[in-house]
Amino acid sequence: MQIEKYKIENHNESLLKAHRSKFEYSSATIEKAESIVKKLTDFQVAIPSWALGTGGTRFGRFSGGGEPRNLEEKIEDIGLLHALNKSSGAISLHIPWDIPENPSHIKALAAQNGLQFDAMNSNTFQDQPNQQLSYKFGSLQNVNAAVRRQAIDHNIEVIRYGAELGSTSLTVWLSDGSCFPGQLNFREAFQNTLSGLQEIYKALPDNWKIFVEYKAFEPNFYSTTVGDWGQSYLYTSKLGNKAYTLVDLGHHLPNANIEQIVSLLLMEGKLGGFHFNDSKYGDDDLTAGSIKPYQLFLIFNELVEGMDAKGMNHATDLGWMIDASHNVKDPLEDLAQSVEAILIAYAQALLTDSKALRQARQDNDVVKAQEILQHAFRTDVRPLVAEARLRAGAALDPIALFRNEKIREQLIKNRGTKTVATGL
Ligand code: RM4
Ligand code: MN
Ligand code: MN
Repeated sequence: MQIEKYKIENHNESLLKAHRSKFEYSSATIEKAESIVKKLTDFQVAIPSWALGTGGTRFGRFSGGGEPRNLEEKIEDIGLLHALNKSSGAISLHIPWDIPENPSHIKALAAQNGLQFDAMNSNTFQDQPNQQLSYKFGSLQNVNAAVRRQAIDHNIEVIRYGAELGSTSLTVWLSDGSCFPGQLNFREAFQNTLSGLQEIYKALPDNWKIFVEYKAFEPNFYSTTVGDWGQSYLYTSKLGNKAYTLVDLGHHLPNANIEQIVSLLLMEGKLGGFHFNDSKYGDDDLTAGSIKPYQLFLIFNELVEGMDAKGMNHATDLGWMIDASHNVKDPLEDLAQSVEAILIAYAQALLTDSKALRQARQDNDVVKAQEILQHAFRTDVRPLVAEARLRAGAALDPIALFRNEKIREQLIKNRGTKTVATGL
């Protein structure tokens, strides 16, 4: 289904007066308001194809009804979200959950919905029906060369699908590792993984990047073969200049200083992309900004500062994607909340007074430095984010419109209550 333009316009009309007065106040009090609005309009966050259904845990999954039944319906859902916020103009596919059987049709459908194809994701962490060899003891790290071959071939196949759709990057997340001491030779696991990645790297088209995503634990609980940013950096620096590290916010040990990791990876030109989500304990995949919004802001602060230092384009030089999926919310409402939280953190980072911050650091004025950051974090930038949406033709309040138009109810009517989208 699609949401008609006039419905968005009527919705905006009803909220316009209140919005105008808030925006006027913001423009009068925030020096860079205009340039921030412009940057917000350009900033797009890709949506993963596996986040349109309710996520499960190992204990169960509670489908919400109206979940997309195939790739076409997933594209439709992201198209809807993008129509509501004009900030979700890309989709990231997971193979084999979402094989584009007819690439030109899928490409056309995405274009109709204003969507581009973001990074392709391979999957060697599950066994598929009819798969010859099992990944139970790992994929690229496996002691059996035939299993490694199968995993390499799968990744090359994913690149091929992506090339047909116009994607330009491959994200490799491996669940490889071990559950018990003694199970693996760490060095051999690393070497096997590296040579597998090298073969995959060779299959990348010229304009492609490969993102090596790390994760501290789960499903392996003793060691993980790409377990942290240092290990990912080792792989990517050995691979070459098309290889980058991908940071998923939920993939660190508790209390890790992610903003520092981001800053150093950027400094080394090895930060490739982001998976946004939030967590309290582990890879919880909760809505971005729902648990630790200050951390999200501090990360954006390093991103903006580090990208500016290198003259990078905020919107296009890194891959921005949500990677969240959980048990309880309507997935589309949840994604709308995540995108909003990301844009808020980005806008706050943009208004940080970097010159004053540099001076405070120079003076070792710790109090001042904290004041500067917290001033930015405590500034209400929601009117700027809403204004960017308004100018782009999106809804002033996407969730309110989604609810008023009873979009989920319509999706349930069209698709049924018992549909289950492919994914986790
Ligand atoms: C992993 C990791 C990957 C994602 C899968 C579904 O924990 O975050 O990026 O593709 O989950
Ligand atoms: Mn991820
Ligand atoms: Mn994850």
